[in-house]
Amino acid sequence: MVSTQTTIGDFHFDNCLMNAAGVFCMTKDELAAIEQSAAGSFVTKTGTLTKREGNPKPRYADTALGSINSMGLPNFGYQYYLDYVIDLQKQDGSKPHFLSVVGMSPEETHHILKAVQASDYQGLVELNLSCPNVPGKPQIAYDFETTQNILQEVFTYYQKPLGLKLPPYFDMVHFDQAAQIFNQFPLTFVNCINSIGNGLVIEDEQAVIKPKNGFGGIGGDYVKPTALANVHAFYQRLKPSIRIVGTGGVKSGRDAFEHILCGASMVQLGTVLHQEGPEVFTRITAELKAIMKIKGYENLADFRGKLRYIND
Ligand code: RRO
Repeated sequence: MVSTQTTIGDFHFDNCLMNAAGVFCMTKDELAAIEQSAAGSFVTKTGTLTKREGNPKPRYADTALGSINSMGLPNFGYQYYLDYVIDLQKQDGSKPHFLSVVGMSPEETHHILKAVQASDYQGLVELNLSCPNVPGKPQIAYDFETTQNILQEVFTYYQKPLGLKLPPYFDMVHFDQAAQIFNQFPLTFVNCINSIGNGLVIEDEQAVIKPKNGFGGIGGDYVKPTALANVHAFYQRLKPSIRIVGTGGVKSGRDAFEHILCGASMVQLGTVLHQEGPEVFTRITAELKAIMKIKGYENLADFRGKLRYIND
């Protein structure tokens, strides 16, 4: 029997596929649709200390090869999402979940995480260190000193399972430096990658989204090689207790297979979920299982991280 079940920390998931934060996860209705789909879990839209409207529209566009967005962190505030995952947790047969959060300053991030620590929530938290779209706020994880300082402080009070949503890195030295920081902490997972920040898509003579003169995060086909490289770079460098969640450019079972081959324990769907809706989990799960069957793999552990290189 071919199975796509997986684990992250102490959490068991019946399927390794789930949504990527930002897609189909803004409202309780959208989250409920993912909960009822073939997905193994859901992650919420990143929640901030207080509700945010986000950037002016149009702020998302599908393109032939993927998507561009500059949503600007619209959300109902972390408490909305925390209340919902606590509600679900009380129900029999509930899947384990990921609550995505970040503050607009380190102080706000600590405020939110202290509240989650003090709450009844027993699931996973994904700290988003990589939002590319808030004007005037750089992506936190590109600033290694700030990242180190935030994590140092977080782990003085936070004892629940925590992971990080990372931006793509593009240099071997940056993989080394980032991994050296993450390995100092009892992280449960890292999620590679957020959108590739600050791309520009043009139609005729005009940018396709309004915020930031058209600059926005790129997802879809464009980003798969970068995502795979980041998944594999961190799989090679992080201690085994830090699991890897693979996100970026997955629109088929083959794409999910490649993320797992690079070391992913869980695989997230972003642009394709936006384009096809929650039924996509059924299709991609079936495609992934068909590939595993042909190759004689019964579970993810049979091929996770086993990417082959061309040797002399
Ligand atoms: O809301 C957004 O603009 C957004 C976020 Br928080 C993120 O982490 N990644 C992204 O592509 N967009």
